[in-house]
Amino acid sequence: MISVRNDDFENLELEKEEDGVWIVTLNRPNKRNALNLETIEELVTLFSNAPRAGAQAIVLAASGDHFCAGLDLVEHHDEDRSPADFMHVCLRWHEAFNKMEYGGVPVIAALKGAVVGGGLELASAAHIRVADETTYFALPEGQRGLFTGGGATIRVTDLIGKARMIDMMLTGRVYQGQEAIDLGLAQYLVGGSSFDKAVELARRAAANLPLTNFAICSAVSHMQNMSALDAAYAEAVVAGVVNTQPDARARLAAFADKTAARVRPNS
Ligand code: 1HE
Repeated sequence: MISVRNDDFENLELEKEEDGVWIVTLNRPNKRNALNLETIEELVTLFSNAPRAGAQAIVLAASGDHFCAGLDLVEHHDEDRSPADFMHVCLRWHEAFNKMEYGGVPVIAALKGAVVGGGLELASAAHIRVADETTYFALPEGQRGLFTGGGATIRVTDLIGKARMIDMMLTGRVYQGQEAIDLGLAQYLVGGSSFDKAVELARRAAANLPLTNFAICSAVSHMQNMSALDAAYAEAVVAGVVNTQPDARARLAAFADKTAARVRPNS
């Protein structure tokens, strides 16, 4: 098993719970968790290793009042990057966020405060987003003289559609509360702590079989990139492997002998 050590990281905190739930916390609160290159490299390391290091589900949380302020604008200003330099920076962002989305381990983002620019790009690579009453979403790139570089053109448009994403970038429009949920920017809005809800959801996901979660949190995203014909073929292959896994037999037996919980409407 590959181990991911806490002391590998300057800008992330990692806590491993007994049930395989990992809590990963963005830890630059003084900079509103802005994503400098070092943080991106730490996310690459963490999300590359987590699937084979025993993570069953990951809560992506943040210290301080804000989830993430996006690209570290001060670093970007100081570095005075060339087009090629910044292209390579963006490729590292894509590496980190693709490892998250395609890695096969459920990632649940616990959002609060600003989820803006690259912070929204990061959040949109998670499989589940939980917002609280302080959470707000924006793409201030337009106002900063910038453009998205961490996958928003793909993932944010997937969540809310092209017209809304373009409006957010052109006008700086901010979404929050129930409207943000209705649009699909997050799936849960809680009155209390988004972190507590995210942990609850992570524990529930971690109780699934790992191979099943791998398929849910990898195959679905891959299949979106395929033609319908190829996706149907890939789905059959994945289902062939997942739905015959030996570990599933006990769950199927429990259904057959009527000891397994039935699916019921919410009370
Ligand atoms: C930062 C950053 C940052 C804060 N880079 N240092 N993202 C943005 O355009 C959002 C920029 N940030 C903000 O609008 C605000 O900072 C917040 C709404 C997130 C928080 O406001 P507030 O009043 O709590 O904090 P603050 O006073 O603005 O900032 C506190 C410190 O965090 C301050 O540093 P200090 O050393 O002067 O104390 C800020 O400089 C620092 N800080 N945000 C660097 N983003 C791959 S392309 C992606 C393109 C983008 O992401 S563009 C969108 C960038």
